[in-house]
Amino acid sequence: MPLLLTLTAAAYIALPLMDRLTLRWFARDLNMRGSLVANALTESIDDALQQGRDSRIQALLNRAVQDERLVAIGLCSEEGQLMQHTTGFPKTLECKEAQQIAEARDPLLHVSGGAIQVGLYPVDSQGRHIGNLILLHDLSFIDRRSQDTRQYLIILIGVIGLAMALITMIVAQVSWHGWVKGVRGILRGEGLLRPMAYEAPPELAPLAADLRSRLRDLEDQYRRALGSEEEWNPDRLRSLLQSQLRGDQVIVVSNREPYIHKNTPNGVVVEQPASGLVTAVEPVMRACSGTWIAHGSGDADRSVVDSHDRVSVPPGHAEYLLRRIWITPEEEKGYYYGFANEGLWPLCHVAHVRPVFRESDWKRYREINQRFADAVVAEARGEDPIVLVQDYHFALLPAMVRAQLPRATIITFWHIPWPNPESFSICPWRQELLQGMLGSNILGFHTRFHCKNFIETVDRNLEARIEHEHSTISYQADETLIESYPISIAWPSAEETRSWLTVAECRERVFSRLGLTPKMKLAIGVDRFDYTKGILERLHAVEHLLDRHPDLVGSFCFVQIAAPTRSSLDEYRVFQDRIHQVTQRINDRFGREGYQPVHLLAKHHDHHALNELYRAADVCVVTSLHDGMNLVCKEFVAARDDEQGVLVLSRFAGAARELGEALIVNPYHVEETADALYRGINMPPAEQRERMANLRMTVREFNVFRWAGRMLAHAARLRLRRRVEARVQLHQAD
Ligand code: ADQ
Repeated sequence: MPLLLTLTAAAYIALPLMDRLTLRWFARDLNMRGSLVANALTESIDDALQQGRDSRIQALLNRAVQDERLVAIGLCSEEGQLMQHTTGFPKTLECKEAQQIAEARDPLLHVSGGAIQVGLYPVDSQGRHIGNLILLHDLSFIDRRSQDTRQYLIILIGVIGLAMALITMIVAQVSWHGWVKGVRGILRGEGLLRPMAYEAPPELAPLAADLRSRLRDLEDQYRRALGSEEEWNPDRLRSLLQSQLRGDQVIVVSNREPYIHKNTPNGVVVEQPASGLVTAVEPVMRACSGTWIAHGSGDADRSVVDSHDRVSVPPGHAEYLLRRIWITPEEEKGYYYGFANEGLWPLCHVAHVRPVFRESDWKRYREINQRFADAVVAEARGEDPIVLVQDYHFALLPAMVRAQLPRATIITFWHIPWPNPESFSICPWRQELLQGMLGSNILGFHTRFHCKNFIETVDRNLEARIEHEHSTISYQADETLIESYPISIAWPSAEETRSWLTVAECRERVFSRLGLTPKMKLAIGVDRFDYTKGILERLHAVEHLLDRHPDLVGSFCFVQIAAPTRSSLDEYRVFQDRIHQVTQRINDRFGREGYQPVHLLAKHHDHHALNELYRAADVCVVTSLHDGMNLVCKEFVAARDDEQGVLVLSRFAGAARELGEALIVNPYHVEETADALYRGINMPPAEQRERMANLRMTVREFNVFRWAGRMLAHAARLRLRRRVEARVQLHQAD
């Protein structure tokens, strides 16, 4: 349509120009013809005049006027008298007037039938001027021609317009058909879950990626809605290890050890660290009786190990082996505090803290990765153990182990988020890190979103082949499966829950310990004292809540449990000081005799104490600015067998993808978080029950055994495929 309009507008501008141009051409043509006629007549007229034969002149003029374009001819004397003329000569036209018209720029005379061109040609005889010939040419044919041209042009524009519309329609039809076919293919799952039967247009690629991740989320949601087919528990994990993995050796590598031996005035005590990773991996190790390799960080650790630096754990149960690796304080400074926690941790968390990369830290990181890799090789009983590598402290280790044990099955799980490729690109050693990680057979993240970010990062930084359909990356000779395995907790057994105090008892104990009155509403936060956990934002929300609802002053209390962590780093010290200051400010503003609105307990609590607190609370607040998963929210849900209590959960925690029945908030939005807190403390018990029952169903089914079980089942499949391939090759060789 716009094209048609443009063509029409152009025609309307061009037509008058064309008319003027053709008029000029014809006028010039007529002038020449006039000159020829006049020249031909001059001599004869001269003769006739000399002989006084007027009739001869008349005959001459009549013959000449037979030319189709000539309307009339008149002969004027030198004095301007019309001496002779043919019949068509206008009666009103006098010689003088004709002369004036002929000398004008447009020598035209407009009469009723159209325009007439007036031409004046001198008649000379023997060098003497004896008169003028007036030639009147008919120009009406020009108008006719111009009208014809106009018509043809309009028809031509119409035809071009129609042709173009037709072509556009055909092209649109074809591409729409292709597009619809592509989208249908994607919706059927082609190219997402299996290869596409039809080549989808390239512009669908981003849509396909989004749909792919959405479909998988829906698949998970659907499975959750259906309820569990078969629950994952330690027995099922054990039977998977025994049947599908045929009792193959499992080796775990992590920085943090599951048990720390410490010297105290009362002798050596054993502590379990506050760590999501330990919470998740410990039940798996208990189920498979493998070897866990970790940094021996306790001051009494050396005193309890054997000559191979091994100790059986858990203390008193001896279910698996803990192999300790020794790291000097200098090495720990570079590898752990430096590269891992000042570099990779802020790099992977979008929490607006600048990563720091130092060459010396990187060197230490490489050395320690190599030391752990050598320990894996030393602990391996055969050539193909299953190695479970934990977290960002060991990005280089998978390729290092692969170099020494090419047949090992290496599963790396990244417990923290994976950032987008732009954020990751600031790391000076990004290629080395990616190459190291791609030494794994399976690389796991908590969410599909992190997987997608990782695949895009590899795509930007390495020459690797990416198969989106199967979520695999082939780099050099190795293929790595990139999969999401949402981590979780071990669902408490019936035996364990029977040992718990009732909710009322827990509430009573916690309230009396903190000096709270029984009717008070209690909100809690439980975290490592880390800037990614959104503790500051949470305090701001509490302050805003008390500002907005003065009736809550005296009847609402917030307890923050914060396990000290990485306190030797400046960033952490400054952050922790700030939290203390803000807590103080809120307490100064709203506290009074016998009432302290915020309790900040910056110390490690054992599992039992945390469980008591979870059961005592009305609301649990998790406001991470960015979190791989977050296990605290799952622990809270698991603790609430009374189906009461409200979970306020950050949308930036991986857990938000599973726990939709929580009150989901943007922790950066103070008012929104405060509103959710208010809603939480005032939520009717029936609504709490409905939400909590659903949350419990999810956490119960999507427990840590499922997390480990799915990873190990995928590993078993890979190993089986490799064995079959090896057998086929052997057959062929025979
Ligand atoms: P973390 O950052 O440590 O874990 P999270 O998943 O919340 O975060 O786990 C913390 C664990 O420490 C929980 O088991 C909690 O009970 C315990 N804890 C917290 N405060 C404590 C305290 N004061 N005393 C004792 N124990 C305390 C990392 C990633 C997460 C991911 C986990 C598991 O950052 O995103 O969920 O690994 O993959």
